[in-house]
Amino acid sequence: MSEKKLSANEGIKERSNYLRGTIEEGLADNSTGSMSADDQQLLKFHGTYQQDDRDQRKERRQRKLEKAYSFMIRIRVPGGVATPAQWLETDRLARDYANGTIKLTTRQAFQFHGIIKSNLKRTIKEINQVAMDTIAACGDVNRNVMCNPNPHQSEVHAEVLRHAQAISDHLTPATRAYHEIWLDGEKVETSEEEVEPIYGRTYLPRKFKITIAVPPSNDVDIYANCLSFIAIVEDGKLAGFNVAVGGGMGSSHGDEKTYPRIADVIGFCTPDQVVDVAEKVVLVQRDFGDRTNRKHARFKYTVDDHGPEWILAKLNEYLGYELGPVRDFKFEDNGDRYGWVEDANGNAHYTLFVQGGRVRDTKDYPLLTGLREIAKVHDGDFRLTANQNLIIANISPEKRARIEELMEQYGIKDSHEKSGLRLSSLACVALPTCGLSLAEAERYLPDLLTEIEEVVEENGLSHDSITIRMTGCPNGCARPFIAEIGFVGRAPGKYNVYLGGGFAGQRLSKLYRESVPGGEIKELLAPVISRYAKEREDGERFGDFCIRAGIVAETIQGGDFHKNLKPEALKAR
Ligand code: SRM
Ligand code: SF4
Repeated sequence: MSEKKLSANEGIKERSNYLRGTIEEGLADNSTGSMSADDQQLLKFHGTYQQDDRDQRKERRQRKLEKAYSFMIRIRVPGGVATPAQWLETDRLARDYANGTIKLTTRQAFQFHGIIKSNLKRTIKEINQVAMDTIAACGDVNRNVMCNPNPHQSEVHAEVLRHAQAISDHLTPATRAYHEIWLDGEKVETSEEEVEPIYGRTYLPRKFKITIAVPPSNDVDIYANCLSFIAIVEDGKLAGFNVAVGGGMGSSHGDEKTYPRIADVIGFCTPDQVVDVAEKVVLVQRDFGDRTNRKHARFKYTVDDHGPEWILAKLNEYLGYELGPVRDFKFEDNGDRYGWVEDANGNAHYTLFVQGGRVRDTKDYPLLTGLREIAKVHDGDFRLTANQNLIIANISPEKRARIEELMEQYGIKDSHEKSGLRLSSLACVALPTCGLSLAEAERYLPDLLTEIEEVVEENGLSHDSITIRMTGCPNGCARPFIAEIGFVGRAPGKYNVYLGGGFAGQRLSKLYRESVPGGEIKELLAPVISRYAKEREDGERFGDFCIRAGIVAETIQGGDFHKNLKPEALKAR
């Protein structure tokens, strides 16, 4: 491997002087709305992506104008917890500098879209003024650490959140570049060792993702992450965590060397070891990940290339002690629990459904304004879920009546009175901002769901949860390959349809039909849904049924994701 040429990004990182590149010069250049190609790569580490409005591409080309460039900013929110003050500022920035919407992402973060270059620095600076940041929200580093968003559920949940925040802090890049560029921090000369003690000069081969779950809820989708910790609770106390490695979703159509992969559970660590284990797994990936081919650089391929046993042995060597044997655990689902719950302290928590994670005002549903008004009186906090939803959390008994009034006034109260299918849906951003999308997702799934809802209703399944996820391309940002029904953009208006994922996110799906026009999806799924309604066994989930009934073959692990396809799957090619 060492003789192969390193990927171009390795050179960009190497030359960047710890992520500085020429970003400051690029920001000062007002002759264009874009940044240089190398700086675009470096900007990701600072939490921002250059994009352009793809809806405007054709017209601007005809008018010989440069593309309608703007920037997406991702705000890190470890464990998904934001205060009302942070919510209000996020809301203000979305309206002042972005496109007037807040996107709640599938990794418990906030995103802004449509920020023009001249507003980029002030937006990032103002984000930092409310104790939030964007560093390492993207890039070849550890990203936002996810965690079960219900710390009120028990002392253990609160403790687990503290571990997620500790991991996040420990793995945040140490370079001063972020402070210098965005926060006008003083420029200081430091020696190499001081700059990035964990990552080193070229950071990781690729992005790295960590999450912590508290069974029986897998609402953070541990099987899709590079590294996960599964809380093990014994006698009401946190005994420690099972450690899972090597999950991931990203793949490319037509390239069978790329595939989604389910994480392997390899051992157990105690609570005081968790940060150390996270660091050492990151170091194993830093040292053994493939830096020559970015399509093969994620940790899941390192795990597959060497085998989970080798990874465990190497990890034990780096740790200087051994992980314990895996302990028993069981996940029941990977969805959110909607509506009201009260905790032992008398505080109340309301989980609201946010379609596609997009918080915006429409004529019929002024969600952005409603949440702003709630944030003004709220004395608890907001919790972002990994299913793109929002919990108005820790509402004190004194504030509850007023918040309920506001929820009524802005139509939020009924947010979860929807079909089980819709409440179990996720869609990635896709068009018009995502430069990689091949088809619509967030803008299309709501209408497609309306069509499929007719079928579930006819079959008496309106209240049944079936996980259903759509992405505009096979990068898998809404984790479609572990959904019971997955749609993955293949070309404008066309989707690959996958079936058979596990209801708890524990099993990959299988291609059922390739390149299906959106208008034919309802017709394609109707007979499968109808058979499920008639033939399912007691408590049997849709994904399990699809396998038992032979509709698709079971996918055991990433390596057989592309295998055992039925001939019909490729019919529409
Ligand atoms: Fe993602 C790239 C949006 C979660 C796998 N993802 C992108 C980019 C930045 C496109 C780009 O590189 O130009 C998208 C920006 C779209 C836009 O306009 O905002 C994008 N990803 C998202 C979000 C916003 C989807 C959403 O609707 O919520 C999620 C932000 C998460 C966050 O807050 O950090 C998001 N992305 C995910 C997930 C889900 C997860 O992490 O649990 C995955 C699958 C898990 C995984 O990593 O394997 C995911 N995104 C990717 C990939 C494929 C990586 C790979 O292994 O091949 C790319 C492309 C890449 O990295 O080259 C990508
Ligand atoms: Fe873009 Fe593809 Fe991710 Fe959707 S899955 S946001 S289309 S990269």
